[in-house]
Amino acid sequence: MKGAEVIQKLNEYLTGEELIVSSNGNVSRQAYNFLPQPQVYLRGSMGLPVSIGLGLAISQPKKKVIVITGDGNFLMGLSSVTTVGFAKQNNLRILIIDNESYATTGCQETVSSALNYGEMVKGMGIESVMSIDLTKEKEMTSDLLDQFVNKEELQVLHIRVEIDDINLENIPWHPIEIKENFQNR
Ligand SMILES: Cc1ncc(C[n+]2csc(CCOP(=O)(O)OP(=O)(O)O)c2C)c(N)n1
Repeated sequence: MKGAEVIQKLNEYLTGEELIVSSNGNVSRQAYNFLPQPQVYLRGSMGLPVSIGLGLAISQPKKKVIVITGDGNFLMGLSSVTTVGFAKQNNLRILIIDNESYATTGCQETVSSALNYGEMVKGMGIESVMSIDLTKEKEMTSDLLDQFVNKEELQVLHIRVEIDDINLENIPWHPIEIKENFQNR
């Protein structure tokens, strides 16, 4: 299974009320194309989805905030995950789409294959961590996404996927429009 398919599957569990922050590059383009709009689609600003998601979750405590991030982005902003573990914001969830590469810029390898995401994130204080390797398993169990979206606790879902072979167009909104559209939703 590929990252784009995971994002399309996630859509089946959303109500449309969730606030979604997606990491720059392919992940944001997929979120723009496959999830309810408007959301926070990061452009250029690599490494920031988790810290922006945390800020949003703190400022909007009644809303569910879902961060969707590539592994390259997650690892670049890793120090912000320590703050997430400390803050224990129950309305925040982080979905890591791990294709072991910087796929957007030409599939250079990340260090993901050497990491144990579950242990790493638990060590940072996030107790609820689920992991699935969709390069081995054909189907994602529906329970996993159901729990991820609906259980009221801080969660990380780490999904290993194959590299996408679809190339979506850039998001047609300027970053200022992205901000304004999100603020006015
Ligand atoms: C600071 C910085 N370095 C590099 C880039 C170029 N860049 C844009 S997207 C991307 C890859 C992101 O990788 P990942 O989060 O794993 O997502 P994927 O592309 O695999 O979907 C890179 C290196 C950037 N925008 N900012």
